[in-house]
Amino acid sequence: MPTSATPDLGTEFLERPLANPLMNAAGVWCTLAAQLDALADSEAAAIVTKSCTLVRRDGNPEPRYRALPLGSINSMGLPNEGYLYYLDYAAHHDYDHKPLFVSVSGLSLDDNLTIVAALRDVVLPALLEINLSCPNVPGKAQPGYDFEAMDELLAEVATAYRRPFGVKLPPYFDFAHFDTVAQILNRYEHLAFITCINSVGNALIIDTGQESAVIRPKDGFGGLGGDYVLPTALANVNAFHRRCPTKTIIGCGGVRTGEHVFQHLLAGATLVQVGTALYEEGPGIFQRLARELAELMAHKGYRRIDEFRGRLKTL
Ligand code: RRO
Repeated sequence: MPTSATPDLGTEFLERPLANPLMNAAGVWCTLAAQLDALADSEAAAIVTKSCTLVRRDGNPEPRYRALPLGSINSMGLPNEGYLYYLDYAAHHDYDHKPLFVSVSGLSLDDNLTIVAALRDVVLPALLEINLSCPNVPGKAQPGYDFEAMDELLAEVATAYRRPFGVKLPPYFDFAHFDTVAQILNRYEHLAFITCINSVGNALIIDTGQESAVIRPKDGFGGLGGDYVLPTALANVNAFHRRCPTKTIIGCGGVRTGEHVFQHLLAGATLVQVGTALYEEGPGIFQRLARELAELMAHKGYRRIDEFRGRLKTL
C-alpha cells in the first residue's frame, strides 16, 4: 500500500550496516587522495579506489575518455599512483565513517599476489576487489575472458589472502559463460562479492563528420559505459545473483537515475556503483540518486530495500 513516509535506504554489506546502497565505480573520481576524500565527504555509502598496479602508470595517451549522448567510451590504460599510494590512503581512511574497497589490477599473477600479500599484511578493514576485466592495456587480455587463467588467479589469491574478497567481472553475453564463470566463482568460499560489470570492452565510436575514431589509444577501441550498457549490466547482475546464491552482488553499469539504482537492486544487487554519470556530474550525484530512489520507493509503497531486492518478476 503506498505510503508517504520517507523510505529507509539502509542496507547491509557483508554484515556491515550502510546508510544507502550507493558507491563509485572503480576508476571514476578515485585516482588521487583528494578525489577519494571528496567521495568520503559525499552521500556515497562506500568508496572504491582506482585499480592499482605494482608501480605508478601514466596510462594511455589522450584523448582517452569521451562523453557521448548515451554514455562514454574510455581507454584510460590503468593510470594510477601504484599500490603503495592506495595502501597508504587505506591506512588513513576512517572505516567507521564508510567502508573502503581497494581495487587491484596487477599486470601479471605475480604482481597481483605481491599486492594482495601487502594488503593482507597491513591488516586493515579495507575490502579487496580484484579487477579481472580491464579492457584497455594494449597487449594484455582480460583474465575475465580466459577462464583457466581466472581460476588459477582466484585459487592463488584465495590461498594467499585468507579473508573475504571480491572480483570485478567483465560483461558476459552467453548463458554457457554465465554458467562456467559462476561454477568457478562458487569454488572459492572466501570470494564474498561479485561486481558486475566492467565496461563493455573494445567498442568503436565513430565521428561521422570527422570520419574518425574519438579516442586515441588502440585505434579508437575502448570500453563503453553509461546508458548503452544498462541492460547488459542488469542481465549480468541477475545472472550471477541466480547462480551464486551465497555471494553478494554489486551492480555497476548504466546508473544515471534513482530508477536505474532500483532496477539493479531488483535484479539482485546489494550495492550499486556509479561510473560514467559520476564522471559527468561529480560526487553531488549521490545525493540526487538517493533522493530519486527514495521517491520511487515511496511511490511504490516500499519502506525498505529488502522488500524488493532480488525480487525481479519474470513472465
Ligand atoms: O584504466 C582503464 O582503462 C580501465 C580499467 Br583498469 C577498467 O577496469 N575498466 C575500464 O573501463 N577502463
